[in-house]
Amino acid sequence: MSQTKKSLRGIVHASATNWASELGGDDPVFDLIDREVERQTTGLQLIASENFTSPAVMLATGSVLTNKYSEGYPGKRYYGGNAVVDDIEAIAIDRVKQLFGAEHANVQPHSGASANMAVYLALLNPGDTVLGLSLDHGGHLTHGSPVNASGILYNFVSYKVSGGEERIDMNEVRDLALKHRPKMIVAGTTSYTRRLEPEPFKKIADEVGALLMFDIAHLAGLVAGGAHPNPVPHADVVTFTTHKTLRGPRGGCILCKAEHAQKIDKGIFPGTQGGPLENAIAAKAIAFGEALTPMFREYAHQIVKNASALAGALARQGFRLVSGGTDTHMMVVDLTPFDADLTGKEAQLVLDEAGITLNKNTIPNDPRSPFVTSGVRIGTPSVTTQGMKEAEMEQIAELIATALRNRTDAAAIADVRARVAALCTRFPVYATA
Ligand code: DSN
Repeated sequence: MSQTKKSLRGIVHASATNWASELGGDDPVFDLIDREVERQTTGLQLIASENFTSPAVMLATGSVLTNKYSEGYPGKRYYGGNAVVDDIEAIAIDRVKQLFGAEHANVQPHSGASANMAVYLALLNPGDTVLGLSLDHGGHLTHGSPVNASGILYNFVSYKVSGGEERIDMNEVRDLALKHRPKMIVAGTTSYTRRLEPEPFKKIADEVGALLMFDIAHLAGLVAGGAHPNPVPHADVVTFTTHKTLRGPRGGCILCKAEHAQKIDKGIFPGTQGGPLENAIAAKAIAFGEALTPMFREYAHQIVKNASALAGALARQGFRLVSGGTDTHMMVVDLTPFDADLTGKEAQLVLDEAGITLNKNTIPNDPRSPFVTSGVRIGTPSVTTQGMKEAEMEQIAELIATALRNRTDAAAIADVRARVAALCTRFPVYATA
């Protein structure tokens, strides 16, 4: 008797009828997911940390691998039945090592925050001194914010961007390093728009005998595509998320020198995580494969070109770009010269109404609170995935400015909303059946 070979695609499309939540059934969660499809595809997605992932990545994320427990690492698991999972995780590790030229990779972190905490657990003792960029100057919660475990468990000292140029002042980093003699220096940002050069950080770390960790959560896709310097040859450890510029599934990853491999792996499991999400790891493997293609290199460079074009166009509309512009995929826009009464919070709400999604963001030394802010952060990874180029960035700047200039005029906002939808129709991100 011949049997049809079972496959993931076959299961999803044909055999979901013996479950309480039938595929295509009437569970309202699917209606809500469809509403989110509509929101994502008919509006402009300008959140710098988001992207559209490929259908292949989505398929792997939703696969049967979500059923499997695999605590441990390839060849050393605590459960049976992991031969396939071992092969998948090994592919993910090989590909990401190739992509960044790394000696060792751990692909199990559930997120960037998990990756960072595992590194600290692996390489620091509680109370150790660490240098990190202040959150309100573009750093991250896990770089020592007092409300985060990093700031609670370790003695983080913050460096800031300079008053005038609004760039990281390497002289200040060096002075702080010489004064505080940190065990580790963390370089990495979430709303800093300039290149993060690895060599100057490495020089300072070597001078004071500190470990160097780069958090390239935002920059990973640009680094992989050759559109930003690669810190991997210089840093002891590099952490990142896989869902931002890298365009993979939600998740994290750690790369390190071989000498730290064992400690880093222990820092993830059993140190801070239990069972890995092998569905996400398979999706990471697919995304790393996509990022190894020439098409992805082109994409990474276009993200930066688009960000530069959008920043220039916003400046012409009367906005001020923090640090004067961008070298990366994102910009922080000071709204004050455009309209002194307009807060980041209000801009975010108005633009949401107009179908333009972005987030409020503090500007350096912002007089307003992080819940209100004087700025917004804008990124180009998603619109670049849609195929938009410099000409569309000019249009986006005009749409943003028009909506904000007419923020109390419902008809004007509705008109911008319609023009946003028309633009997105010209650049469909997913084909639909
Ligand atoms: N939430 C991310 C961002 O938007 O930059 C950082 O974790």
